[in-house]
Amino acid sequence: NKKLLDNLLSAYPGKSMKNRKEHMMVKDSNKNEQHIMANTRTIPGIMTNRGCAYAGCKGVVLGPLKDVVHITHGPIGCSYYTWGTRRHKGRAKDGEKNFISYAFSTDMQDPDIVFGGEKKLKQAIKEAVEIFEPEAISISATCPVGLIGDDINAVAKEAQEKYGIPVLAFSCEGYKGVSQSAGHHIANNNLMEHVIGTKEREPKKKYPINLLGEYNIGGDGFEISRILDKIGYDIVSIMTGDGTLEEIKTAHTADLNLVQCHRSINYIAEMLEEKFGIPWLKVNFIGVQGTIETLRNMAKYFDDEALIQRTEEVIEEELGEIKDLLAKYKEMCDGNTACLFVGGSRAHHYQNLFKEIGIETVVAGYEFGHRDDYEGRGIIPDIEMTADDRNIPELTVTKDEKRYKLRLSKERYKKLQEEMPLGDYKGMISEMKDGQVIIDDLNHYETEIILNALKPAVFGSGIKDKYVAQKMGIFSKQLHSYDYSGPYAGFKGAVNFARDISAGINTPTWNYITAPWKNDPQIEAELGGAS
Ligand code: CFM
Ligand code: HCA
Repeated sequence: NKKLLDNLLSAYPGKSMKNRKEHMMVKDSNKNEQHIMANTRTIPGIMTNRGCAYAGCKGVVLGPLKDVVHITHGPIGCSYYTWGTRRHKGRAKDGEKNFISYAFSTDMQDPDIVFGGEKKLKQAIKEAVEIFEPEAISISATCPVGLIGDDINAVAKEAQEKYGIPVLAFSCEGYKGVSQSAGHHIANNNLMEHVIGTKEREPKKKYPINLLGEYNIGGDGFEISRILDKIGYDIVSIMTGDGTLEEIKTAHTADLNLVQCHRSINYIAEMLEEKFGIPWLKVNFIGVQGTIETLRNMAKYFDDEALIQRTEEVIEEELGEIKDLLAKYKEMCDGNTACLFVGGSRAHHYQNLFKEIGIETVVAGYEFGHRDDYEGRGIIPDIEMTADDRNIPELTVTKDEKRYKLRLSKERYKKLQEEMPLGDYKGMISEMKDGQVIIDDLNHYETEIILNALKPAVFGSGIKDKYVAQKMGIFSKQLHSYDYSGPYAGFKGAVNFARDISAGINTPTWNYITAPWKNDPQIEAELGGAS
């Protein structure tokens, strides 16, 4: 694999080679320390799979909130790009509003760029209020808004006073960061500053929790909520899959935060601990073992015999329902390999689920994860701030003297930390095996080299790289959108995943990738001297 990387790098000119080299490594646990470069600018001209800050803010974090009209201030393409393609599902409960099937945009045109777009934005808000009567409105800025200097904050403030509902402005111009990761941070800051803690809530039952960094892609959140409901948890809010702004206002009343996607939501998790004293637990509902471990950790955190017992009952019942099917699919997948490239969490989370059906992930990486997503949170003090990082305002919160509540004694917190990832995340690299390869911000050239050399049975990807692989005859499974399938989380999700992967690997289609007439000519003739 070292040779493979050397070969891959050899095609780059000197400076690019030096740059890309730092974003790759072969895992070697004999080395004292192994580091990887991440969250830096993609070299111009390179075909990356990354998105922009607007995509991370509006598309990822805000988009799934059902009761909010999300207005994109910008050209129509930006709004169109985030219209349903991510497959975050939302179902309105009694009395709830649900706008997620709509795309709201100011549809900026050339004259708006020249003369300013604020008027159009005000008009869009007016129409949204009159037609849809939403609980709240979000305004997300796209690149031109920042370039021409429209003041979306002033427009939002004025509208909020005029219409009496929260109007939140997000300065998430696409260029604000090196990837969508910047947009996550911008969204986190604003939700923390202006939404969380603005409404009180009486607990409905015991064990109030928030589920953070779960976006209900393909219905994952539906499956997770089903399991948590069955055990008896009180879900205060979900950030943000199938979520509402109304619920997020009360997030400070929970006693535990579950963090599924560390990358996109670690900011709020940390701030909720600082301000209100709510500890967070890194969870993973992808994979059967991950789900079981997560449920056991949660029960242990609440330290209640009845809850621990109920958790075991549910685990047993759920396992009983899936184990035969899972074993059947495992048999059909066993011994194969995968390459796995997704945004900032799933390239780690899905390795466990692949393993459970007998597939080893030999190369993996994030599009835009930070070094802590690879190396673990221990590396955070060593990460140098770049000028790009400084583009995003850092929000500092302090203890809310009235509402801060210590959920665990210091001693118990420490003790639990030895047993579970409480307030901690160890990152992807720690779980990979020696000899396996990690590549950050993989590009299309590198994809071709890697797939040609390793010929994995499956390539976990997004839409931009999926067909590079499939045209090479390699089954590619989108692990962003799940290719119209899902859910893949939890117990029942694992079976769906195993079924889809086994079908993809075992379909006879791959035998027909070479057109039949290339192997066995139908007619023979000469053209320009060649036969
Ligand atoms: Fe978190 Fe996500 Fe991901 Fe992400 Fe994304 Fe996504 Fe993703 Mo696409 S929040 S980091 S910015 S788990 S949209 S639901 S699939 S790249 S791996
Ligand atoms: C985004 C959203 C995305 C894109 C997926 C892809 C998603 O980054 O803007 O490239 O296939 O999950 O929908 O990550």
